[in-house]
Amino acid sequence: MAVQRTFVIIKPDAVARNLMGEIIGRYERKGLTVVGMRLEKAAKATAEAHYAVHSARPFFADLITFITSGPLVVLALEGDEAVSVVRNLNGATDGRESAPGTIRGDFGMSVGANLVHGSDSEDNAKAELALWFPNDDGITSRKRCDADWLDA
Ligand code: D4T
Repeated sequence: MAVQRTFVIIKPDAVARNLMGEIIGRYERKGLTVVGMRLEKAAKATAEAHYAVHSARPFFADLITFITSGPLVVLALEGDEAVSVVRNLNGATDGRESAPGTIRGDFGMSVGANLVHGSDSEDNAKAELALWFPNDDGITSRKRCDADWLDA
């Protein structure tokens, strides 16, 4: 198994709905390690760079307005196969269709306000971590005290 780092945004809707602790708790209880975390209102330029792949899509302007509308939390998470583990925990993009037990499936009814973002590949995780945590600023590697049980 490969230890990976991935990037997560707890989006402004989830922060406004006081779901930060619930969501971070799910990642922690699953076995991922929080190695970076910051609450901030995203700069428009950072949001546009993050979602550059969607810049030609009709929902792009609304997406940038939404993601910069209020505080969000950026997370760096570490663990075995962290990229796919986070995507599975997050659930499908549209909350109405995502499976119960996932974050979006349990708390969401929207495509736009869909609570969380998780990198969709290891390469994108590296690029997104470099964008939001430049030079690894704010990243602290550490070992969980239950690490031996998690990869047993
Ligand atoms: P993110 O990137 O936020 O983890 O979401 P997904 O990976 O699940 O979904 P995505 O890249 O297809 O979409 C990125 C972002 O755009 C919003 N969105 C998406 C939207 O507002 N309207 C739409 O029609 C779609 C497809 C939601 C997530």
